[in-house]
Amino acid sequence: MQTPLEMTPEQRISARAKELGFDLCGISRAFTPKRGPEFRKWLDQGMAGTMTYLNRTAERRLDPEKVLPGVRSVISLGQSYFTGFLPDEIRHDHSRGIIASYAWGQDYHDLMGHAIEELAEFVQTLSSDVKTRAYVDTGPVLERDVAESSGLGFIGKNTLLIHPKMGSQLLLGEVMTTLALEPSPLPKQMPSCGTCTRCQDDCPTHAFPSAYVLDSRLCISYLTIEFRGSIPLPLRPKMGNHVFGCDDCQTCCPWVTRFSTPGRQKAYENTFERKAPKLFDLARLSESDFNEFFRGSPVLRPKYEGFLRNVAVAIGNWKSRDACDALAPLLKHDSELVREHAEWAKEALK
Ligand code: B12
Ligand code: SF4
Ligand code: SF4
Repeated sequence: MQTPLEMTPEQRISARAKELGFDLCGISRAFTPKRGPEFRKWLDQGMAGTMTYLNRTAERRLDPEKVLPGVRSVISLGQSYFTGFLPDEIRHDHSRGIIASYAWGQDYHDLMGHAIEELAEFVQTLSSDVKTRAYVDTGPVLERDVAESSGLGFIGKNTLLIHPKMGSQLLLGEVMTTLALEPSPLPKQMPSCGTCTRCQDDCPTHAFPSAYVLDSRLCISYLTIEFRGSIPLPLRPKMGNHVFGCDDCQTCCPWVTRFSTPGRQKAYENTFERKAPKLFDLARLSESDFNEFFRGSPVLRPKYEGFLRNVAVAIGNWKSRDACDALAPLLKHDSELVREHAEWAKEALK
């Protein structure tokens, strides 16, 4: 085994990243993202919907020098959140609301955020006057583009970064640094989707206008997590029992079904009652119950009102007599937004 003194800075960073709980680590030079033009086109076509922060930060997303002056390298990190698939009888049980698997356990912004800050501090010790910026999700970075350039995997037609041996249930982060590092060697040929189109065919709301392009405005993940307000009527019946996020374009993917193996982070695991809670119980949560039940998890993002709006839609899609009982408290809820979606559900159940 090599001692730290015999290791290159790149090897030391990679070893430290593994110690800190990351499954993947790759390095690229800081550069203008390869697919910047596609990103601009996507914004121009309005596909970011109400996520206007993406427009506001576009210049920085396309130029790392604007994020960290003097930046030379980017260290991309990946962490698996895969803890196993939901059994079909739970996933297709319409009396339950399905939570996307990245949000089953602890919030990755916290979990990875702390680890990535520690890695950034380590990078600063490798030479004098080294500057770093560390991000997980919320930074002005096209994370999948950067991760692909650092050798972490390839981008699938579902737009996700897929690792050929781990699938796509990976969360990404990066440390940008003024330290000049040797880029990770890239395989001569990365695998690709080939002729497969399963994610495009299986998406419940047909949110992919073409391969590698996702129209957020149609995506269940966007509608249930990011979008505030009234969900467009034609989309509601297509949302099924998804109450927070959506994994459908991943659970159908052969790279996921064949290669996903549970990651090292047990903090992403949880009980079935938390991964797919009963809609009847969710509809009866008070605001403080909601904050307590989902404490420390990403499910708090749409806030109480947004989440119960999603629950009302899922109840409307649950074709059963029991659904009317479950809906009752939402029909007289304090929130007008929740009541409006509950009225829709009542009609849908007739
Ligand atoms: C906005 C956002 C969303 C939006 C829009 C998603 C989208 N596809 O654009 C919504 C709310 C819908 C969303 C949903 C989800 N998200 Co999100 N999201 C982001 C965020 C903050 C920005 C993404 C962005 O810039 N989109 C704009 C598009 C144009 O850029 P892009 O997604 O990078 O797309 C690239 C490809 O399309 C590619 N491309 C374009 N044309 C072509 C052509 C060819 C031939 C090829 C090969 C590639 C290619 O280039 C683009 C530019 O890099 C990132 C974090 C970040 N800072 O990057 C997380 C992120 C992408 N999300 C993530 C996750 C986990 C999810 C969900 C799985 C959550 C869930 N279960 O509900 C879903 C997955 C939906 C999906 N299929 O993408 C992870 C993805 C990890 C991974 N393995 O890829 C990220 C990286 C967060 C993180 N830190 O881990 N998300
Ligand atoms: S997350 Fe769901 S709704 Fe969004 S693109 Fe994937 S399959 Fe479609
Ligand atoms: S389902 Fe098929 S087309 Fe979609 S990302 Fe996976 S391999 Fe690619």
